[in-house]
Amino acid sequence: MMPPRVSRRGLIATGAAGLGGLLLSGCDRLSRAPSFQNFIGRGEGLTMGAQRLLLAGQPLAPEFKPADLSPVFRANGSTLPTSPLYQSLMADGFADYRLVVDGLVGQPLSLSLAQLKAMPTRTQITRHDCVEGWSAIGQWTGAPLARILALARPLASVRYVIFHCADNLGGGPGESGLYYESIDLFDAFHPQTILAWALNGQPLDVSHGAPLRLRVERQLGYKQAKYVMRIELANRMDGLGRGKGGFWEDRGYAWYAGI
Ligand SMILES: Nc1nc2c(c(=O)[nH]1)N[C@H]1C(S)=C(S)[C@@H](COP(=O)(O)O)O[C@H]1N2
Ligand SMILES: [Mo]
Repeated sequence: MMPPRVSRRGLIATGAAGLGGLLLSGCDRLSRAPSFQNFIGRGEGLTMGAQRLLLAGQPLAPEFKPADLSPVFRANGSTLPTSPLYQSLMADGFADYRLVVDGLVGQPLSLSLAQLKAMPTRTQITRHDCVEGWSAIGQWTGAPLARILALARPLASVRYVIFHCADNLGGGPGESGLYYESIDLFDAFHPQTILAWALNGQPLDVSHGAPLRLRVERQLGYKQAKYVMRIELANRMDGLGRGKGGFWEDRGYAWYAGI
């Protein structure tokens, strides 16, 4: 089924006018109404409600059945961060772990694992595809990123959601080498985009990104940031790493890694 067509102008107007039945009543008709013109000037930046409406038409990645689960879900890239901070968090079973959410937000957050687990959860069985040529089907459980972002109240200027990770793959001279990733708001508010704390019904193990990793199911493996420590909301990506939006992007991979 095709998602409803929504023009950006119509969407902005809808966000400014309040949501409800406006989308169904047809943005084109709305855009011809005299009052519509008044909304355009103050409609800069999509409201969160408008983002959600837009995403209502976003296709889902395929989901699978328990019988489809891969017997072994391979671990790849970093499998054990070595930083003293991560090591001490790990030694405590991540009791002192906090997910920091900051940047262009109205309400910066610092969330414990217990708080994250107390949020509404989503469980999904999806296929992970690594550019290196292997795939695995796993069941992921976690908190929808949209819920966490809603708590942080993103400012209208936000364009990217950046994930800062605990592991260091080594950078060139003067570089941190810390793994990081970023996605846009379309993927950030997508219903299958979660911060997972469980794989196949078990607490996420260290090799798969404990205590918290991103699942952004319509993109390739390297976008699935493990060991997420901090989520930064931003409107630009230069100034971070080599400016391409991710550790592997900085080394030539595509930023949008759609499957
Ligand atoms: N922090 C961090 N996240 C990461 C990586 C990494 O090295 N560090 N590797 C990426 C790559 S290339 C893949 S394929 C997946 C592997 O996830 P898995 O270990 O759970 O299979 O994690 C991605 N996320
Ligand atoms: Mo990968």
